[in-house]
Amino acid sequence: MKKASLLILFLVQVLLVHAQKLTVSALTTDYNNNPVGTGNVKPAFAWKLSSSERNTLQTAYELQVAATMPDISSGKNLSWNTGRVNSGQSVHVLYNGPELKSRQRYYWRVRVWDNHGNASPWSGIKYWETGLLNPSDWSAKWIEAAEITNGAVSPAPVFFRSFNVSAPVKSARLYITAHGLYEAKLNGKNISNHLLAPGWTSYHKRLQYQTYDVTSFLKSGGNVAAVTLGDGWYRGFLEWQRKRNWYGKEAGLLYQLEITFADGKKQVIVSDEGWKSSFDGPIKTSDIYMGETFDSRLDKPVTAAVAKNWKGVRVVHTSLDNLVAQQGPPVVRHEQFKALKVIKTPKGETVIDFGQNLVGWVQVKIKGRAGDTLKIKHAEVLDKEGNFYTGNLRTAQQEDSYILDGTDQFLEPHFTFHGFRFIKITGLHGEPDKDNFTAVAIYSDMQPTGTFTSSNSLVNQLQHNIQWGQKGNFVDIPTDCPQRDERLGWTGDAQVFFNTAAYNMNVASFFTKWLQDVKADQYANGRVPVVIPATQKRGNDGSAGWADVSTIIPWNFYTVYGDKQLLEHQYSSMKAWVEYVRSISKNNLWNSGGHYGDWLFYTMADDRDGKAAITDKYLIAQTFYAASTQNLINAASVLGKNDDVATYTALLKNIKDAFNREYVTPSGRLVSGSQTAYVLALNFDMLPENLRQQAAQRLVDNIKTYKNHITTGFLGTPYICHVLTRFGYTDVAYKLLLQETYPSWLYPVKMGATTIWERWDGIKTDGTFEAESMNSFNHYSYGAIGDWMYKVITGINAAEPGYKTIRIAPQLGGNFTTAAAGLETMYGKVASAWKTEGSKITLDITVPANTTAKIVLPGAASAAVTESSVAISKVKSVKDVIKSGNDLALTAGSGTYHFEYTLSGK
Ligand code: RAM
Repeated sequence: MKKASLLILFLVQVLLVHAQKLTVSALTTDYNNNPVGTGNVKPAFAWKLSSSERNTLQTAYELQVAATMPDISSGKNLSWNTGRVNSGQSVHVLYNGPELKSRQRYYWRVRVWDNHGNASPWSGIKYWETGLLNPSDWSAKWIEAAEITNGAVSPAPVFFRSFNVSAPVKSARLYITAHGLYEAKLNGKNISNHLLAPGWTSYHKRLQYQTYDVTSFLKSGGNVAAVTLGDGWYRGFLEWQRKRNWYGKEAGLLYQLEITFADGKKQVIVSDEGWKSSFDGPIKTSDIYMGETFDSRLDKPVTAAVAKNWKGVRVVHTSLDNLVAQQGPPVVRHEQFKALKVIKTPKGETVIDFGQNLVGWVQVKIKGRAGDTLKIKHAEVLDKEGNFYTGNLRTAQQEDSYILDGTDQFLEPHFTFHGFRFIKITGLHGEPDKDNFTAVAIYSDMQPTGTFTSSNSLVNQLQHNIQWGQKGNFVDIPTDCPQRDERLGWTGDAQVFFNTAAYNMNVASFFTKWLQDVKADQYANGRVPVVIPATQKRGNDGSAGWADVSTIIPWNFYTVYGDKQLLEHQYSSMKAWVEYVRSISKNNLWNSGGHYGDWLFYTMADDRDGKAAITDKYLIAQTFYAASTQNLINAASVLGKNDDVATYTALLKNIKDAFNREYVTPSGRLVSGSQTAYVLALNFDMLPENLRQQAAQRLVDNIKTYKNHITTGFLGTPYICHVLTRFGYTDVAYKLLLQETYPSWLYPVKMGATTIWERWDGIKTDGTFEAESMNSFNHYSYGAIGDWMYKVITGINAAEPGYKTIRIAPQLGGNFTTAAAGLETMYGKVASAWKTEGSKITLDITVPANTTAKIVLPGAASAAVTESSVAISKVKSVKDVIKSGNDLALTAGSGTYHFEYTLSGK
């Protein structure tokens, strides 16, 4: 009886939930699902609404926080309760409760009300857990191996300590970081799947520590903690001068294991004099560029008996003020690739092809002879003859060596990564079995957010290449390339690619972290380094289009995510940069300093006609001076800094006036006639309105003289198609996109590229390489076209920051018959897909709850438009239907829509 009534009760509840028209889910704290070890004292909450009704907007929310699961479930003993707040805000709701404590888990839930009078049930329960918020929370000391290396290449030191657990454990947390990279084990098991931790930051100013829940790794009785340290970015090779030890000479460990017992008592194990160290572990050398040497014969579990004769450690007294909680997503393993085929090259090399240029390493299953050395060298391409080619890696060796122990082994490196599609194998007896080799991609763990597909398979491959360019170069920091002796946080590349990156994946945490390093490494006078984290001072620090990263990414970030907190954090950095340029400018002209200009623009060997697309570097600088000032004004107005808005608006006028005096003839011709010159001048509104259309015409004429080829370098490329679209030349933009001969986006695709190349012609039509030493085949910058594909072909735009209002305005063209894109925004999924069959057009659009979309139906001005077979005028969630030129514009509430119409006059 009792059971039966319980069952009925349960069924009633299930039905109730199903009957719910409005629910709330996907709760995040600072963009993350249940983050552990956070450092933000004002975390930002977000959630997504789902509704079975169209046109749903949140009208109110209630958010509750408690310190325990029972309390939050019952809504009792709350530490913070907003009560019902009449507000549509469902993203970036800032915590405003009592001051957060260190090492505390906070549980939270939310419920919402909507404009149809629905109330949602309480959401599921989520949590966030703070890390160590104050330097005084640390009792650990920095330790280094007893033997000093003095910066020499050395084996990876292993640190050891045993301890006893004598009572039942309730929970345990490990707070850990390193000088170098760490791999931590408890009782022989890796405590996490994170790779290359603690990541790369401006170490002396900001060093991330990580927090791990290690409760399940402990056992009662004797326990063993072991940590191996790799050289990493801290003391390994960086840059191309064969230089190591950029941050310090010795690897170091900071370790704090806090165990809470069932009875509430605590035990803390910290790095201190009580540890032991050894250089006799299996990793003989490890380096990001060079690879790793691993002697499997030395790979033994670290036990008290093994460590008995190890040396002690040195305690170093370093300030802990630079410690910050992990901010970005961790680097983890992602896709795996089976070997496609084994190749014998003309030179007789044994090479395996994985079919995709990727970043990571190769996992090997092998049983070899004890003492044999298996060597795996990595390369992106084969040369013209089909031989293994490493010329473009410069001094980076990208080689992993394994000394085998004669047993069945599974091998992969620990503290390195390689950019490759091919591997060359030596040291094996007999031919390799390709099934024993698997390539693994590693990159920062960002959620995929965007998809783009179309009826054009070459463009689909381009999209694939853009996404792989992103994966390979988002390994903790945004890098220029992932293979040669560079792999640096080049700021120009990052700003050029940001918008595209933010369509493809959720890059919010990734860039929140990196932007803090931009700010930290900025010079006291506001000048911004061209590489972040900054390894050294460079003559070109402050280069236009590179240093402007300090205003471009924060502002674009705000557009995509609507995150005011980020803008607030970066504001002083943005302003300092603009002030720096102002301080070196003369008569409002930025005409000094070293600049990379329109890097890698189109040039040709025999240039008698002057066809090389050279753009005056100071003309470029002036446009970026204006762009940065505009971004600063935008940020100032969002943050309510009205004095700054006034000051910089006046400055911006002077900058533009100076531009027109210096670089523009009275009839509107620019001193540099290149595509980039016109693109930048138009994109950043440098010209008076009456000269803009003629400038766009000059740009189009220029493109024609190159027979519809793009000639822009890094700085012009992201904007060229946008400018063409803005001035009514989307057809020309499509021609550029679909161009298949060099220089163009599809030329590398036709040449078999699986990633974006650094140069338009990295490999020439005859199979030779354009350049020896600077010729990366995985450089995302030119992938910046992705932004235009999403924004214009499928038409997905943020009309209000963070996509609270969405503009969906697809522009058909280029012989595409279908194009479809999806984007997971902070509010939920936006989708736009179109199809043409003769003159019939169908458009499928998804607008997430709590947003509104402005939709433009192309060419529909005088068509009879239906939505799911209903005349559009009768659709309740659609309003303000108006003609806009040839198009039909309308406002739609949330929901999915299927529009159909036939173009007239076709
Ligand atoms: C190259 C980098 C990068 C570029 C700089 C100027 O070495 O690869 O892409 O931004 O130079």
